[in-house]
This record gives sequence, C-alpha cells and structure tokens, in this order.
Amino acid sequence: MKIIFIFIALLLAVVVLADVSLDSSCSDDCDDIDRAWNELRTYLEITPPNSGRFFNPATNGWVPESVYLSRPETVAQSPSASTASTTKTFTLTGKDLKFFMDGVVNPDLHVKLNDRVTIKFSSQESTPHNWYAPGFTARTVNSFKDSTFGSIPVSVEFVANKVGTFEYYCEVGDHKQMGMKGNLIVET
Ligand SMILES: [Cu+2]
Repeated sequence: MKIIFIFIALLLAVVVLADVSLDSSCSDDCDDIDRAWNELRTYLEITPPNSGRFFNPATNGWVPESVYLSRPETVAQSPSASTASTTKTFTLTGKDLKFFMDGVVNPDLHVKLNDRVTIKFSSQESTPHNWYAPGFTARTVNSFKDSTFGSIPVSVEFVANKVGTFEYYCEVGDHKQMGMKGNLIVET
C-alpha cells in the first residue's frame, strides 16, 4: 500500500514539474525571472567593486569570491581612496577592438596624482572585453552584450598614486595586440 502511495506521489510530482516547464506563458515565473535580472543589473551597476562575487553568464551562476580574489576590481593603495583628493570617473565602451569615450577612440585618460579614479566600462557587442591598467593592477571583469539584458556594466576603482603615462588595454585574447589600448596619464 505504501509503495502505491509513493508511486502516485512521484507521478504527481512529475506531472506538476512537466506542467511548469512546459508552461510557455509563465506569467508568475517570468515575473520572477524579470525581477532576478533587474536585481542582477542593479547589483552590477551599484555594488562597489571587489564585493566578492561576480555573475558569470557562461555558467549562469555566481562566481565565488575565491575565484576572483586573484582578479581584484578594487586596488588598495596609499593614500587610501577615502583620503584621495578628487574623484575622476571615466565611462568607456568597447567595440570593434577599440575603446570609446565621447566618440574618441582609445582616449587618453588624464588625472592628477592621488586622484581616485573610477573606470566604468561596457562592451557594446557580444564579444567580451575588459579594462586593465597593469601599472595600478586595476582591472574590471569582462563585459559583454547579451541579447536578453544588454551590455553588462563593469567598473574598477583605484588611486592614481604614481606620476607617469600608463598603458591600459583589454586583456581578452589578442585584443591588445589588435589595438584595443590607450594611455592613462597621471600628472602632478
Ligand atoms: Cu577586448
């Protein structure tokens, strides 16, 4: 008797699950999915860098902190970001193996010594790109454009605590060699 009960319960479970997965109108489920995507967008846009995890579209899941510890999005340097004099924010996009800012290709980014620098970056195509300045070990994670939720914004913050001209480039593939690079110029 028990066996029959369990069998019926299992059968019901299968029917219910099949119904859910086959339900193409999915009004409630779609709301949940939309909400999740909106939360993801909000997370990516407003969460400070180096918050510990990163959404990996390739696996459709969150990459744990340990994976990205070797790829810091925030670079701790002295003076600390809180004592930095000025904040400079640059918004760049990536496309066709180039960086763009206000229509300028691979722009020079000018800052003053000890400015706190925020780089906001997004790829405008499905090809992933990132922004990396080895002189400050400052890098964003990869951004790419997805047909469902558009260009994923990424960012990095650091303090420009050295004077000089420092290269920045995209670390993906041979994009740097193909010309996806520019200069960050730190002046006194
Ligand atoms: Cu690239």
